[in-house]
Order: sequence, then structure tokens, then C-alpha cells
Amino acid sequence: MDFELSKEHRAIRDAAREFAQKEIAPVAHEHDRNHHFPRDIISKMGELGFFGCLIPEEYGGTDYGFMGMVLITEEVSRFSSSIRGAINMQCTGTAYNILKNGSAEQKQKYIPPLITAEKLGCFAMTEPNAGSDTLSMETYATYENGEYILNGTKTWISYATVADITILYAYTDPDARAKGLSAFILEMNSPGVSTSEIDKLGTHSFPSGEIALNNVRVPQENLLGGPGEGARILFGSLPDTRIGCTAGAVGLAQACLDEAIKYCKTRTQFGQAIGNFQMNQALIADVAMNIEAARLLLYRAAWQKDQGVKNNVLETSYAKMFAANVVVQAATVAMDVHGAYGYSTEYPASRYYRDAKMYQIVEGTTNIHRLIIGLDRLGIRKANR
Ligand code: GRA
Repeated sequence: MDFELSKEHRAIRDAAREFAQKEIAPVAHEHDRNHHFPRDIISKMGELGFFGCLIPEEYGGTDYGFMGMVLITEEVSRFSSSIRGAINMQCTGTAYNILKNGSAEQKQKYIPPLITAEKLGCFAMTEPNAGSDTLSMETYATYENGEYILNGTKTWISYATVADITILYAYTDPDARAKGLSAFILEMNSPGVSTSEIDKLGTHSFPSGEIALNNVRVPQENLLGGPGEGARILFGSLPDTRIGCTAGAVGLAQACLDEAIKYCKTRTQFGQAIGNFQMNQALIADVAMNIEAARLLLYRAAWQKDQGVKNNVLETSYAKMFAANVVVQAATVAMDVHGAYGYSTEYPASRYYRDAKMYQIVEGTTNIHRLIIGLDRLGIRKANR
């Protein structure tokens, strides 16, 4: 067992940190305020190989693995929780899913432009009546002369309004439930696709929206995996993107702690720096300890993947649920330490507070992860199947 990052991992982390400090930190607040999606930053991240960690060199990737992906995501999220989402959209939930399940042609066609960010990606499972209960989705696809015809509505889809390509799940045989779900690679400029943006509390530089499908024709060769393999593909991809999401939570929690410490050292009240007061010291200590624990759970889950343990749903749920709760605690502490200035939109603490809450909702709510863990520990339903 080795708790130190390797020399290579430290170099990856340092390069990502340098990029994020230089390119993201100066503009993150303004872009959030203006609800601006910074396409230029996403392109630069693509050029630097930030989206290629899970992809072998033959498709233009860096092959840095899950640990590399997690370290980059953490560093980006320290400066913008919104922008870190791109790593899940361009690679973990899309290019990597195609790598795992796609045909040779699909890999050649779709992976390179996704990881360079020449094209933007997204994945679409959630629907108005299918959030936590993913398999209750209603979107369906009928087969006709070498094409599938898709109808339905997806909602809360990250990058819906900007994506060029989506991995979209639909029933090809609704009566067969899980065995009748299929996955498609859909080009978003296909006739019959329309999108609209959803306004939200935070994460304003990361567009989310609805995708409406009205008799959308998808060629048979864009079926990802075989017909009826959608549930396997979906439940195989969620633990991957959950690790990326957890890294986002840890990075943002670190940003909250950094801001709280900075303010504790510079703000004076009652004639001294407020960090001298034990009540503030206790807040900092609790958050610092929890971030360490969240990071260890995250690194363990990422390390498992790099060791070839592909099915670590349980360990991923431990990390995701813990980190989501920690980031909300960290954001609350950052606000509390800042007092009224925390509530002001001038300081980053208010953005962190709005962004943090998302982590208890996306990629499986906290209660869904409780369910996965509880059922596993009680021997009712195994998580790692
Ligand atoms: O075994 P079976 O024949 O009964 O059928 C199961 C099996 O075929 C069926 O699904 C299949 N299946 C699997 N196949 C292969 C399940 N797990 C696997 C697997 N690992 N490999 C049904 O399984 P089940 O366990 O009975 O499912 P369920 O009870 O219907 O639901 C389980 C559960 C609630 C955990 C699941 O639906 C779930 O995880 N829900 C949460 C949905 C979620 O996480 N959504 C995330 C949306 S994407 C997002 O948030 C993007 C954010 C981006 C960002 O910020 O980074």
C-alpha cells in the first residue's frame, strides 16, 4: 500500500493546477455571473489532453487512467465546479463509454473529436418521470429499414443545448424492461431533435437542459452495443461518471476550505484575526478532516478502476455520498466564516454554496447511494454485480 501520489500523478496534478489558476481562476466568477459557457476554455482543455485520460494513445488519448482523470477534475473544480463537468461530458460518460462498448467504426469516428473537444458530448438517461428510477424511462425506439425512430423527452441533461453528440438511452422493447433498453449514439443536429435550457440555482457555466425527440431517425450502425444492452451499458457507465463527479465535489470542498482559511487569517474582529477564535478553529478542523477522508475514498475508487476492478459500485457509492455531504458542509462553513460577506455575491463563497448543493443530487442522490450501500451491507442486493 502506498499513500503517496506517483511522480507522474504529481506532474499531472501540477499541470492541471497551473492551467486552472491561469486560465480559469481569473474568469470563473464572471462567467458564473453571466451564465456563460466558456467554449474556449473547454477547447484548451481538449488541446492539453485533459479529456484523454481514459483513452489509449491510438485514439489520441493519454492513458493516464482514472487517477489522472480524478486529479485533473479536482484541480479544475477548485476554481470552477461548472467547468469540471466537461471531463464527464467529453470523456468519462461519452468517449470512454464508446471505447468500452462501441464498434471499431464508432470508436474511430466519435472518440477523437470528443477528447479534443472539437465536438461536445453529453449522455441522456434522465426524464421528467424517470429520475432516481432510471429504468422507468419512457423514451422508445422502433426499428424500420435499417434505422431506429426515437420519440420521447430527456430532461436535466448536462450540455443538452451545446452538445454535438449524445449517448441516449431508449427502450427498443419496453415490455422486456431492463433487457429491452438500448443505447444510441445520436448526432444532435439530426432532424426532430430540439433542446431548451433549464435555469438553475448554481453551476451557471455548465448548461443543463431538455432534449425533445420527435421521430428522430438514427442509423442502425449508431446503436451502441447490441439491442437490449442499454441497462448493462448505463449501469456500467454510472460508476465511472460518479467517480468524476466525486472528484468535482472534493475539489470544490477544497476551494471552500482554502477560502475559509484565507478569510480567518485576514479578517479581524474583537482586535484579532478571527482564526484565533476556537469556534472557527473547530469549523476548519472538521472540514479539513472530512476532506481528507473524502479524498481517500475517492482515490481508492479511482485506484480500483486502474487496477482493473471495473465493478466497484459499492466503493464508488461510499465516495460519492460522503464527498457530496462534505462539500455541502464545507460550503456552509465557508459562508459562516465570511459572515455577511459570504452572503454577498462579491465573494466566491456564495458561488461555492450554490454549486455545492448539486453534488447531493446529480449522479445518484444521497438517498440512492444510501440505498445501494444499505441493501448491499444487509445482504439484500449486491452492489458490485
Ligand atoms: O438483474 P435484473 O435482471 O433484475 O435487471 C437488472 C440488470 O439487468 C436491472 O438493470 C441491470 N443492471 C445491471 N446490469 C449490468 C443493474 N445494475 C447492473 C450492472 N451493474 N451491470 C435493474 O437493476 P436493479 O438494481 O433492480 O435496478 P433498479 O432497482 O431499477 O434501480 C437501481 C438504482 C436506483 C440504484 C438505479 O436506478 C440508479 O442508480 N438510479 C440513480 C440514477 C442516476 O444516478 N442518475 C444519474 C443521472 S446522470 C447525471 O447526474 C449527470 C451529472 C453529470 C455530472 O455532474 O458530472
